[in-house]
Formats: sequence, C-alpha cells, structure tokens
Amino acid sequence: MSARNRRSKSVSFHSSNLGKKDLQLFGDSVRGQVTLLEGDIFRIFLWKNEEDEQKKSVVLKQGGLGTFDLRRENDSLFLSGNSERSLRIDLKPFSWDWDGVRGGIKLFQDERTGQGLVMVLEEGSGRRYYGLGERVGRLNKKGRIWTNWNTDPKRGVRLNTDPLYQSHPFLIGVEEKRAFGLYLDESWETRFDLAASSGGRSKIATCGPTFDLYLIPGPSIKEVVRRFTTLSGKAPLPPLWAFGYHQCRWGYKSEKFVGRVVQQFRKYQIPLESIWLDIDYMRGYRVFSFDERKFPDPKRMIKRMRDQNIRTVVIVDPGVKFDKRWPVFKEGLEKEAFLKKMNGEIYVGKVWPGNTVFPDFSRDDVRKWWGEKHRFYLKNGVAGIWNDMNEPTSFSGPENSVPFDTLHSSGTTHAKLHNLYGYYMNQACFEALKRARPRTRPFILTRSGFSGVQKFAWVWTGDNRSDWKHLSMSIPMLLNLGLSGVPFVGADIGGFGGDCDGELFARWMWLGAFYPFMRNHSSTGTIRQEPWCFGRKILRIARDAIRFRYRLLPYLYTVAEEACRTGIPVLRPLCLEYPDDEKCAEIEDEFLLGNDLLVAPALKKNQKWRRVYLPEGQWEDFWSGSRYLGQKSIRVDTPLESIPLFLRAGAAVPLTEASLNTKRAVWKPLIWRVSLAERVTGRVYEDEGEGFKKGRVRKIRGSFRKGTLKLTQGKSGTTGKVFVLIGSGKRYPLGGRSLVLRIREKKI
Ligand code: MIG
Repeated sequence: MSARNRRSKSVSFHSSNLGKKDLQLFGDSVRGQVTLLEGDIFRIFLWKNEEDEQKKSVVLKQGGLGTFDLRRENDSLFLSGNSERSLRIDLKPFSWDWDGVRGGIKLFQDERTGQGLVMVLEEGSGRRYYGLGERVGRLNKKGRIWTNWNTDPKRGVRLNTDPLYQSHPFLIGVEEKRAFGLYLDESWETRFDLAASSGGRSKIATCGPTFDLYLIPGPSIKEVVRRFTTLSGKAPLPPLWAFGYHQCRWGYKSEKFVGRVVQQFRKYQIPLESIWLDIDYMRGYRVFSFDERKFPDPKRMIKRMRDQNIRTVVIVDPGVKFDKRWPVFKEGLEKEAFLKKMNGEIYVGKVWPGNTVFPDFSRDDVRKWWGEKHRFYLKNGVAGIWNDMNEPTSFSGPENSVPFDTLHSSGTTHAKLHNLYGYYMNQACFEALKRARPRTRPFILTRSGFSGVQKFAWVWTGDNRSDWKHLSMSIPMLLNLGLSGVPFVGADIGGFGGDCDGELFARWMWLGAFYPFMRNHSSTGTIRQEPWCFGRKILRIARDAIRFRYRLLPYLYTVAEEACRTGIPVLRPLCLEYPDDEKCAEIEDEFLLGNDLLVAPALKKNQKWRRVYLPEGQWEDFWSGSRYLGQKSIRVDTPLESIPLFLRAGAAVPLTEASLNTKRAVWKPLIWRVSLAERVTGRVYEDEGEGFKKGRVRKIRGSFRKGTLKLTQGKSGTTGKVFVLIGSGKRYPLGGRSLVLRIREKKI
C-alpha cells in the first residue's frame, strides 16, 4: 500500500443527526456514524458508498448499543457514555478528540485499489504502543511502519521481516500511565505508521473504502485487553494434553521413522504428548490423504501411539491439488468452491502439490464441506489439526500469495478477504471438530489468522531460525500476541530454519517450557533437533526442562482457564501487572507466567549471568529459596542446567510431579509451592482435562506471622495427596485441610 505522490483530502461533514442510538454524520463524499458499544467502546464508522453502509464486522461480537449523552457547540459535538473518556467530534474538517487521544481522517488513493482512508493521530512524546499481534522487533511497537497483509515470507522470518503471517489491526497506547485501545476493523491491507515517518504523528491507513474504528477505554492495559476480547472473543478451554510437550519435524517421512522417534523418547524416559506429521504423510501432497507406501496403515500406527498415550496431530494445507481424479478436487469443482480469476476461470497457483486451487472459506457452505472432510482424519484417530500455508501461500503469486484481484464467490476481491482467509479456514475446522466429536475439545494450531482467531485455534509464529536473536525475539512476539487477545502461542523450539547447537537448544527448551504452546519443530534439511541429538549432557537438560513443564501443569492450566474467561493472556509483560512502574514499561527479556512466576532466561551465547529486574513486592528464587526485595535489579547466575525463575512472595503455586504424559487435570499429588508472606493465597482449577463438564477451583489461604505459617485449603471434590513445599526444601503433607508450621524466617 502506498500513498506516495497522491494527494490526500480531509473529510468534512456538513451536518449531523442524533438517531435513537447513533449519531449520523453527513458529508459530500463520505458518510459517518458513531455508536457506543458494550464496554463503553465508541465505534466511529466512515464510508463512501451506499453498499458499504451496512458493513458488519466478521470477527467481532456486537451486543446491544448503548446510549450516550450529546451536547453541541457550533460544529463540535460532545459525546459521553459511562467511561472516564468522553468523545469530542469536530465536523469541519472531521476530527475527534477522545480525552486527549486525537485523530483526523483523510481520503487518499492507494496505488493498487484506487481508494483508501488514513487516520492521522497526534503523538505525545511519551506514548508507547503495544499489540499488533505477531511482530518482529521490540515490545514497544512505536517507531516503525507495520503492515497487515498476511504473508508467508519467502526466506522465512528474519529479524526485520514485516508483514508476517497474521493480521491484528489492534493497538494499545499508553500515555501518562493511562492505557487505551484502538481497533481498526478492516480486513483490507492496513498499515500502522507509529510515529515512524514523522515523530509528531502516527498514520493508520486502510486501502479499503471504509474506516471502522473502535475506541477502547482502559484505564489499565488489562482493562483494554479485557474489553477488546469481549468483542474479538475469547479462546475456548483447550484439552489438557495441548499443554504437554509436542515433537514435530518436517521429515518424519514414514511410519517406521516415526516409530523410531517414539522409541527414543521411551528409551530416554522423556515425556511426550504428541507426534506431529508434516506434509510428508500425504500422497503427492494431497490434503485428506495418506501415502500408502510410507504410511501403509495410519489407523494402526496412530492407535499404537495412542495406546502409549501419545497423540497424533496432522498438518492441513488449504490448497487442493489440481487433479481431476482426486475426489476432493472434483467435489470442490462441482460446488464451485474454489477462488476464481477476474475472467471467471479457476485460479490455479503453485504450492507443494504442484498446480493448486484454493477453497473460498468465506462461504458458509464451503466451510461446511471442508470441515466435513476432517472426518477422514478423525476416523484414523488423529487428535488435532495443524493449519499451515493459510495466508494463503501461492508460490507463483505476488509476495508468495494468491493475487489480490482473485475473486471470491461473493464477487468480492481477494484484496478484501485475504487477511481473513486463515481465520475462516480455522473457523471451518473448529466447527467441524465440534460437530464430529461433540464431547471433545477441538485442538487446532494455525499459522495465519486475524484478530479473534483465538476463538478457533492456537498460534505458532512460523518459520523462525535456530539463532540466538530468534530465541530472544520470541518473547516480545509472544507477549504482543497475548496482548492482542491470543493467549495460546508458541515459537518453534530449537528454531525451524538453520542448524541448532546444544547450547542454544538447551536454552530454548527451558524457555519453551514456559511458552503456552511447547513444540519442538525444525525444517527438513537442517540437523536433527530431538532432545537426544546434542549429546548426553544436553539430553539431560532438555529432559529436565520438559519434566519441569509437567510439574508446572496445574499452575499453567489454572492460568489458561483464567485467560479463557477474562482474555488476560497466559504470558504477560511486566507492564501488564505493574503499570505504575516505569521500569517495567519496556522489559522484554523477562516475563510473567500468570502473575506469580517471573521468568528471566539467558538469551545469549556463553552467558554466565544476567541482571533481572524484580517489580514491587518480594520475590523468591524458585530454585534456592533466596528472597529479594523488589523494585530493584539483581544479578543472577545462568547455568545451562536451569532457568532463572522467581516466585511472588505470598503466592501459593500449584504444582505436581513430572510424568510421561498428561492424564486428567486432577492433580495427584497436588503440591502447593508456597512463598512466605503475611498473607498467602493460591488457587488451582481442576477438571477432566477434556470434555465440557464443569470444573472446580480449590483455594488455599493462610498467613505467616511471627514464624508461624497457618494454611487452610478450601473444600475440594477430589481426594488425593496434597503437600506444601516451602522454599526449595521440604514438603509437608497437608493432612486434613489445615497445616500449622513453625518456620525460621530467612533474612533478605
Ligand atoms: O513451505 O510443511 O511454517 O512449519 O514444516 C513450507 C512444511 C511449508 C511451513 C511451516 C512449517 C512446515 C513447512 N511449511
């Protein structure tokens, strides 16, 4: 998208009218409407043509409209709802001022689409930006132009690559400790120039014919995220097994090969939740097929693994091989399900199968048809689906994609629907899995997506590299995805492209033990990257990291359940929990898991130590039990065998013992790791780990005064051994429901 050498024109309205629940704006070339939505979110909607007047969001749930007060003064209108921020609108030229956040909107002509609207935001110097989904770079997104155009970058992800696979036109601004959100509900290519071309202003542009903007009040970042996810949706609770350790590689090329991988896991007693089959399993890269020679009996193979509690996930690419004898192609042809060119012929691109055609997932009937095809995998015992290449990638197209003038069956161009292609594909898959297995929670992983994709799928960050910079970059990338509403995310552990080495692998496995999604994946043509590939010492370290992950599951699952209810992500930047601490604002080499654990990984080669900033309160070194006062940075050693990890004082974090795979989310034993403070609290969410029966919460509360710790655990529906673990040391059985202990206080 480019506005270069094109004049832009301000938007003006000559009159306004207050409707029952909206404010209508009338101009010569542009019309507008302002409404107030649930959560005190103002929607400012501008359009040029009558047909666009009815534009509805595809991704947002919209409840009823709220009412607001309106006051007029000449050409200015003052709107107020319930939130602390009120909205002022000037008609000539059109601009808005939302309690200090100010913008105006202009028309311009994009070179490709011949249309476009751009919002110019005035910048305060101290403003920071977060969000925008999956991005390279720093946690604070200010100072660069970011584009939303889902792309499979030809050389994979590099340190500077933009755009990437997903589009999240959602921004969180923080200025003077007050946060606000802006969501531009446009699926066309959009561009966020955040004080990059000019320090004094940001420019947010769409190359479509409408400008659909949501102003989301805070005042905290948490509140913005919460409000935004009431619109864009929350993730459904995933099955427990999704939080286990997943093993993948492009190149698990036959049943025998997979069998050997599984054997090694068992031989070395490494926990393993699932094996992932990449495109190697297909016959000539036909989706919904197995290669009969390499995978002669997939049902038997998958069952054999399942009998050892190892699940199987398969990759699904949207492109269908152009093969007149292939039933999937024939059916799609009959249904006219595939994207077409302007001249009415089917668009044929190039992907792994060679000549490839693309289903139009924006159509209900196509989604249904595609979804039903997944029964093929389910019949064979497959547990989860991995949606790849759904930007969609077409190797022969511009920017590795389907051309933007390709047509969807509604007559709409791909330029408008491109960014939603993956979103719709995941919707098709999710709804199908629910239909086919109503008592099972769907598990889907996707590469492409749009705001709201969390309703259907988990997200991994695509083709990273086995490189130290990619290790550290994964942190702000996953954090901003979380702030954008997507809580279940992970990067390929060990790195996808390039050759990993033992040291990097060990570091990445420990960091990955804290990713919401923990999967080791690598590309064909790179050196093997399973836990035993780097010698005995690294094998032990990797196994310890995975075992630690399994010990952490009660806490992780509890935080995950919270994320599904509230929208607050699993991985949290420090600034989310400590908004008043300026020092936390841009920390991106440490993060919180929930709000009780702080993780500060080593991110450099040969790193022997690092500094860790600890926020307000007191913190306990998880491994040694040493205590530290917060609002200070400390120096910690970073041995390869482990990861710097801190526990918030006053927290009781639910843990369990390591095991080779997950079972139910009912923990036996349940181990409360307690960090002493005057008040101690903890909670654990438990359920079957699968299905839709209601779960329950166990709480623990207590106090620590004058050397005496008193703890009481709330009633629970289950029995089982419960322990309390203090410091790094001793475990005490929690007989009955209460425990009283005399403990010598440690000095800080
Ligand atoms: O063109 O299926 O990001 O995870 O291993 C490459 C092969 C296609 C890209 C995915 C990667 C996967 C690979 N795929």
